[in-house]
Amino acid sequence: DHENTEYRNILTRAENRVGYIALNRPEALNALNRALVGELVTAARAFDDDPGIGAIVVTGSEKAFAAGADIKEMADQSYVDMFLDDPFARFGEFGRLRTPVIAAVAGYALGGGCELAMMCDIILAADTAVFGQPEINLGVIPGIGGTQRLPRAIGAYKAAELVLTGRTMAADEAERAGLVSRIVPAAELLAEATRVGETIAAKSLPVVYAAKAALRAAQETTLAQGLASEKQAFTSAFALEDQTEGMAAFRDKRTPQFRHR
Ligand code: CO8
Repeated sequence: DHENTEYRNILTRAENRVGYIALNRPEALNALNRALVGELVTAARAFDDDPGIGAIVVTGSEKAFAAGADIKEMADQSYVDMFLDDPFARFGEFGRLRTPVIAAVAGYALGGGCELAMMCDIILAADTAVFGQPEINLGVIPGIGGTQRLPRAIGAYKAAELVLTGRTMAADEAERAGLVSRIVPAAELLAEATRVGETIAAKSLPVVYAAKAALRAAQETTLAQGLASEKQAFTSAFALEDQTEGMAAFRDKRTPQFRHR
């Protein structure tokens, strides 16, 4: 059931093939300290390793998805501390998950919180969500992907304005800019994330993995490489029983019963 009482900074559970991770450091608006990041990545990997899980939902609280990396933990670090420790190295593993991850964002998603949301595949935002990369106000810059993923998501000029001024944007602006998949009323955020997660988790798991990998290639490689990997993955789907079943079900006008899910 993936409930694990040893976690101190997150809550986990699984239901209907969807794994849930709720960041749970309310006293610090879910600031991402090392302990929280370690637990988050460990829990996400445990879901990813379980073929009974077809989607992962990451949420915060009503007030904050995550208000950034933990400033108090970083304040006294030197260059050599950061260089040797690489405190967020484990986020690399988060980026390599095969299972689709849905960020359900209410309240603040700032700095590392915005970067964490951008490491997810789908971002559902409550109408209360606030996004931004305010690191410049602290005398640093984004360090876990903000300067790279934000321009890809919302364009070079809007990203530059946010990163250089540190201003935040509300959910409606984030949606217009293309940073969020969809806005939902705050009270329905988790229910909607559950619907999206369960919808994905009902598909063929190997095909979902392939679709996620191809979408990732769009963000991380050239168009030529992305098109080549898409073609390879598309062709490979024809080796699966789930392709046979999916297309047979369409012909027979019935719901497909995917075997690998
Ligand atoms: N780190 C640590 N503690 C935090 C953080 C944070 N990022 N954000 C909030 N808190 C704490 C506050 O200090 C406060 O604690 P206390 O009650 O002990 O004083 C508690 O959470 C509640 O916060 P506030 O009282 O400030 O709540 P408000 O509603 O007044 O304000 C804000 C909410 C606007 C979100 C405000 O808390 C804020 O500005 N937070 C900081 C936002 C920010 O600058 N984020 C970027 C952080 S830097 C970063 O993410 C870099 C990532 C890359 C690192 C790469 C390393 C390799």
